[in-house]
Amino acid sequence: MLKRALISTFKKDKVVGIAKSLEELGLEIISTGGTASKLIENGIKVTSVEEVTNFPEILGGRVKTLNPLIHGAILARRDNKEDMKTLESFKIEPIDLVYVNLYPFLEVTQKPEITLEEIVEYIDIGGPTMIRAAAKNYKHVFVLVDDADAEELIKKLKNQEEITLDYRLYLALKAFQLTAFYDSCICRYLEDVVPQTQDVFGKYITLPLEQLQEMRYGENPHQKASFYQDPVKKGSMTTFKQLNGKELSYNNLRDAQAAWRAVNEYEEIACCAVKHNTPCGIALGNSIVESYKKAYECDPVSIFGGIVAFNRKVDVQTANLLKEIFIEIVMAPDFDDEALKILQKKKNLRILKMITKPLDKYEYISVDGGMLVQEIDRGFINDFRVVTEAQVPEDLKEELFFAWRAVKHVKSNAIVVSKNKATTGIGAGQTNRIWAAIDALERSKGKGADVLASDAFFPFSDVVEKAAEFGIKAIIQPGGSIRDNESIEACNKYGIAMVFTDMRHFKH
Ligand code: 93A
Repeated sequence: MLKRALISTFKKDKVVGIAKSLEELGLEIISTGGTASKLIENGIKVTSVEEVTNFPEILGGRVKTLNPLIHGAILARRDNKEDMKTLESFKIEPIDLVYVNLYPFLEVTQKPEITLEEIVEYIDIGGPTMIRAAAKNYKHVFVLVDDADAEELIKKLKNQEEITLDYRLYLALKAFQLTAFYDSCICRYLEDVVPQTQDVFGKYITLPLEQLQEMRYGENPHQKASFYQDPVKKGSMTTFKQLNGKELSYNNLRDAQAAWRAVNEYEEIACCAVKHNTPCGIALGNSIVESYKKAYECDPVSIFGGIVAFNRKVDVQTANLLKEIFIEIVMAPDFDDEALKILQKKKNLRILKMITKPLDKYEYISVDGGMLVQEIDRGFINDFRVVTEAQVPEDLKEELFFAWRAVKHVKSNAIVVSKNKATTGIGAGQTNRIWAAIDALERSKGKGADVLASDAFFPFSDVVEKAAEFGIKAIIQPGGSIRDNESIEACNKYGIAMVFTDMRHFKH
């Protein structure tokens, strides 16, 4: 028989209905200040926590329920004689159900201009303590932290359904999930406030993740998938507005992330097309339409079904070209009204107006039983070392930087060939560097090949030999192989200028 329920809620929209039902089921309602007033106003008979504890709320509400007469009533094991004797000796009556929702810490962190002092007041202490106590004693106490669960339990009780231990344990799990999430939000917030912390590279990771959306499926239709976001800092892919098209898929989100990072690599007007999470065309232009045309030309086949990202507002001219081909997503910081209308005619085309540049500092990659965390590759060099007899022709210096920025976003082994600030051939994801080079160079046929960039060093001189066949004039690569000399000699033989960056950009 359930006798007493403790109710304490910050959010009070459902509390009256739930308390009424519990009262109808014969439970005595115990409640904290604001909650008690609301229930009394609505005709519910309430015993205040103060009456139970014979102690007032103190410190402006900081201490309301933190009292052994409350926590003894929640934590006592009903099947433990000692526990029950103790309750009797202190005249404590057991509490059988706890229904709580917490101070909205997360919500207040999102308010602009709110001070740390104000936010600290929203760290709920008493609420989580009651929730954790009830969850620990799940065999004897129902813990409700979700209105839907409260309603379901009430239905079960009304219908006198059998309530299994598994169900009680499920409620306890939800309670601990909530308090863990709540505390991890506090940590996440404090990481920004305490600048000298090592952020995620401390002993523990306290990354709160909240389900944003259940996805139709994962990478393939037989894989279930969900999209979670960091609710305190918001992940970079959640900071956009979808203006058109079907729901974003799992693959869409990953590819869009890759395209957005690549196109934001450049200050100049840039376009990047991505397919299967790796670029199939990157180009700069004097206009947005020019950047698109050049990126398209790199690989007019792969771009089909791909994602096209811009780092500037999309105009009508560009929209008219985009509408001619099938692409999954077009993303940009903005769209001209007329351009948007043109694109919106394609019902399925997902149009993303990007609100922020990529924000995240870290990326998380799961490995069996754990997770790897690293800083996102934001490394860049402002200078390079010429290692060959031939110097870099003046007109190709910027080209080398362009190609170097591009190759950073291509899956390893990665080779990018470029001319006129456009990739003309991309070799990606090969297990062997020479294959990546052959891919990139062969694809550049007919489009020109001035510069070659490699994400990591050349183990042999074969890439240089191949590059020479295609008339490459300058090469940019990290250097650092024990056989660097062989590549340098080959460059000298062909009059190719080669520069070392001393920084590599693996992307696996
Ligand atoms: O300030 S607290 O951390 N100290 C407490 O002892 C305590 N007990 C319950 N906050 C406490 N609560 C929280 O008060 C509950 O989690 C709930 O969110 C809120 C309800 O307060 P009221 O009924 O006065 O509106």
